[in-house]
Amino acid sequence: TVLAIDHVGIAVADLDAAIEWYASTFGLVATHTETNEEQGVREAMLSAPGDAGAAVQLLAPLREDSAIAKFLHRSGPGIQQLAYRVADVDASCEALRAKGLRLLYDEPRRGTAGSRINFVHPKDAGGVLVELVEPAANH
Ligand code: MC0
Repeated sequence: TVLAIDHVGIAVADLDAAIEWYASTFGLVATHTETNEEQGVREAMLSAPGDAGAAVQLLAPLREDSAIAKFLHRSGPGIQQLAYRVADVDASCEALRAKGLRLLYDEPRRGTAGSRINFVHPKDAGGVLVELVEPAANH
């Protein structure tokens, strides 16, 4: 069961330039930045001041062979993923596998701020790369 929309992920070429652009254009504030070597990204979570709702996640590639570099080459900058917050990512993955959807990883991997994440293949989710996020606080 999905608890909330956690974030919308946007692929960008230059993280610092994008953080500045979102601040000066829309007034969104970066609340967290992080490098995730395994995922090949530098990322930032942005929110409207005072809003605890869904975040905008900016994703910039660390390496040419990363998922974000490939996305940028194919599609250019833009929305790369939609992330749903779940209470138990293992149970959510099992439920989706039982419905015939392909999960990208056999076991959840580490996401933002120590969360546990997995992804539904975009071809099994209406053309959308869906991320499932179990926040770290649950563990
Ligand atoms: C590829 N496709 C997409 C897509 N990426 N469709 C929608 N949204 C996307 N982001 C489409 C392609 O256009 C293609 O369609 C088909 O999927 C298969 O493409 P492929 O060439 O076989 O696959 P790749 O090599 O492009 O890989 C796609 C895949 C990859 C989703 C498997 O990006 C991946 O492993 N993603 C999961 C990890 C990730 O995204 N990490 C970065 C965020 P056609 O019709 O041409 O066949 S890290 C993160 O998010 C963490 C930090 C967090 O939030 O906690």
